[in-house]
Amino acid sequence: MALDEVVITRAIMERFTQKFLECTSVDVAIVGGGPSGLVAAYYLASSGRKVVLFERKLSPGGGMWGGGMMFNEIVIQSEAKEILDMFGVRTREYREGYYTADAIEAVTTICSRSLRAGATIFNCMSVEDVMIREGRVTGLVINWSPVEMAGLHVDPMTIAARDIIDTTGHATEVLKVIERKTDMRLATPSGKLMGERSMWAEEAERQTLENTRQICPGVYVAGMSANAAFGGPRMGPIFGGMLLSGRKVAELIIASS
Ligand code: 48H
Repeated sequence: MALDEVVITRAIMERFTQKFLECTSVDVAIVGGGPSGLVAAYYLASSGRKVVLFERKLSPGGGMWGGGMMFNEIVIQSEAKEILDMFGVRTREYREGYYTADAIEAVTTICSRSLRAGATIFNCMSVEDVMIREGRVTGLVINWSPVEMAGLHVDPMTIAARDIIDTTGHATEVLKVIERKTDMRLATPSGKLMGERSMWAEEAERQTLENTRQICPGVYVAGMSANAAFGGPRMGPIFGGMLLSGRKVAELIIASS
C-alpha cells in the first residue's frame, strides 16, 4: 500500500480535533499528570465520569519517574499496596510495611490504565487561568506549554468542567491563580495558601490524605498540592500518600455528584 503523507496529516488533525472537542465540557478536569492526578483520573473514569487531564510536560508521570534522586525505584507503605496491586504494578516487600516498585512500570501502567478506563490526557498543555461564574470555578484556561515556554503572545482557550482537581504538586498552580486573581477564600485556616513545610514522611503522608478535599467551590486539591495548600510537610520519595490521595479525591467527587 502506498503511503500518503497528507492522509497521515489529516488523520492526526481530525482525530485530535474530535478528541479535543469531546473534552470542551467535562464532569471533571484534572490539572497535573503526576501520580495523584493519574490515579484520580482512573477512578473517576472507571465510575463513568467524563474526565480530562492536562499535563504541561511531554510525558505524564510527574515526580514518579525519578523515584528518589533519580534512583528509579519508588517506595510505598502497606496501606497503598492494594492500589498498585489493583493496577497490576508489581511490588516487592523490602521490610515489614515497606514495598518497592519499579518507577517506570508504575508510571506507564497507571497512565495506560487511566486512558483505557476512559480518561483523556492532553500532554504539552498548561493551565494558566480559571473561569469563575457566580462564586464557583467553572472552567480552565489552557494553552500549549511551548507557547508558555517561549513566552509567545498567543491567547489561550477554555474548557468547562463541573469539578476541577489541582494535582499540580509542589507548585499548587491552579490555587495560586485563584488566590491571586479572585476574592475566593480557600478552605485553609488562613483562607490563603499556607505553603509546604519541611520533610517529615510519616506526618506528611497522614496529612496528605486529610488535606485531600474540596478547597473552594468547584475545586478539589490532591497529592503534594494538598499539603502545600494546607501547610503540611513534604514526605520525600514515598508515593503511597499520592496514590491514596488520588483515590480519595475521586471518591469525594463521585459521592458528591
Ligand atoms: C498543567 C501542570 C501545571 C499546569 C504543574 O509533582 P507531581 O508528581 O504531583 P503529585 O502531587 O501527584 O505527586 C507528587 C510527587 O511526585 C512528589 O513530588 C513528591 C512525593 N514529593 C515529595 C517531596 O518531598 O519532594 O506532578 C504534578 C504534575 C507535573 O507533571 C507538572 O508538569 C504538572 O503537574 N503541572 N500541568 N498545567 N499549570 N502545573
